[in-house]
Amino acid sequence: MAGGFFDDLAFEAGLAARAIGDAAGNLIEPKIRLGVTGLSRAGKTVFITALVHALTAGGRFPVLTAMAEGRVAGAELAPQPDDQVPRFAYEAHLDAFLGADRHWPHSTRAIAELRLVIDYESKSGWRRGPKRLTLDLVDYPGEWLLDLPLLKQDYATWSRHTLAACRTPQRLKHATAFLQAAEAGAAGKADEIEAQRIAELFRQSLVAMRDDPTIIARLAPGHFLMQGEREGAPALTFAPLPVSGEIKSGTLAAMMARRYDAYRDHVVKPFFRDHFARLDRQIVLVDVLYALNAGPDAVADLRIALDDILGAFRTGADSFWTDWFRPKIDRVLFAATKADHLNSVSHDRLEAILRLIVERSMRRIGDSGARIDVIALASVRATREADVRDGSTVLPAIAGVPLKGEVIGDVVFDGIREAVIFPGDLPAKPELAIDSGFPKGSMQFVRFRPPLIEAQDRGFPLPHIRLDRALEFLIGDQLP
Ligand SMILES: Nc1nc2c(ncn2[C@@H]2O[C@H](COP(=O)(O)OP(=O)(O)OP(=O)(O)O)[C@@H](O)[C@H]2O)c(=O)[nH]1
Ligand SMILES: [Mg+2]
Repeated sequence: MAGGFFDDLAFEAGLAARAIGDAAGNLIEPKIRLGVTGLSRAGKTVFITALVHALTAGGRFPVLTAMAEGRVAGAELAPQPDDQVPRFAYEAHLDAFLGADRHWPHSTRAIAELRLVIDYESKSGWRRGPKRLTLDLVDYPGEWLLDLPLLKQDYATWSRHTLAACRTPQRLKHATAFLQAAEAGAAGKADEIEAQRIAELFRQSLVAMRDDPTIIARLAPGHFLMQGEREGAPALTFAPLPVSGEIKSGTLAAMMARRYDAYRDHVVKPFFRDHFARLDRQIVLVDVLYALNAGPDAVADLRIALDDILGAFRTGADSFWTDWFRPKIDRVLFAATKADHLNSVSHDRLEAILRLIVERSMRRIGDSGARIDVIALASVRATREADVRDGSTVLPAIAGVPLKGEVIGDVVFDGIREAVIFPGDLPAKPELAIDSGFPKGSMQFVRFRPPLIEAQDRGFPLPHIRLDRALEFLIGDQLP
């Protein structure tokens, strides 16, 4: 265990004060903090934009009971509670969909927050009458959850784990230059320029691993590829080194160890204290199709990646964490995103594959008492159903406008014309998708442009698949 961690009384006191403040606020007006996470490009920004638009625009949302029963009077954006967190740029993201050139919102890669107040009519017994629910949406990178184990590991232990992970066959080719520098530098003296050089080589290996489609599991530190305003700070300028025994003062390893501690104190702990520990509900978005497309190694790696990030949700049984903070998340939804890349005949299959991938983690989170569900959804549906005829058989396909430059065989799409595409069928048995029985290339995916939304349709939810079902699970009980 990391020495001195529990000496951090001010830190724990801050956590307790925050929890009491949150609870007091809840007595006055019910409030739900919904965390939206997932690895980069999983679909967090699109999900929140579509959700906020659906609730504020009103209109049809049949599976969200309160809306289907006509009890939601309206929803509007309100000033967010935390001054130090960037606001989720809802209007800019929505403009991306509705603007003349219809594009997807840009990558965000940091935390952002948005507050929505929902006015509704309660029909339940003593609560009957007009009510208000405050919904705080917190968009944060799933990569940050990988940092939780660091709080339990000292620098030498973390270095050992991370160097071993860099040497696995999938990753070694991306880490060669860094590993050489780390071996050579381990015994050296503390030196700023050398520390920067090795840290930069380490960061470059993490970038190369992130950009390799077969590697989905990420290595901590989760903030290294999303440094934002802290770029260049010593707390983000370190790397693992092969150290054995006592770390002597004045060495490069001692310098790195001090920075590792600073990272834990100034980056990791505040995130878990100020954001994660305050969440009530959580949706974890997963791009299952991306992994299926990249082949069986990627699917196996996706399972590891999710196990890693989901560790943060199953801290309940471990006394180390319960002494420190008790996550109060009582519902977790796993969602396979971008289901509009498949015909509806495959949506349940996609759900079944994700269920199998997260099965182990789900059981452990379930032990802590949280309700869990799995869904396949498209926050914004860019395609419609279509059939293609292959001789006498009719194949369940999709039609949409592929993004400019997307390719199938020798066809290069122009971003203007619609195409009908048969992406292939997901296997009926989800086990097949996870082992090598479902080889790379079994499916053909292209990315589509966002759908065209006519002016008269802007007062309704954007086209979607099962977004209302996701919301019913996440907040339906809070609109009784
Ligand atoms: N067809 C379709 N594509 C989607 C959907 N959601 C996300 N995408 C695609 O996935 C990409 C990433 O979505 P984002 O919402 O930006 O993902 P993110 O998780 O916020 O990504 P970062 O901000 O980079 O962490 C988008 O640019 C779209 O190409 C969806 O519902 N349907
Ligand atoms: Mg984003």
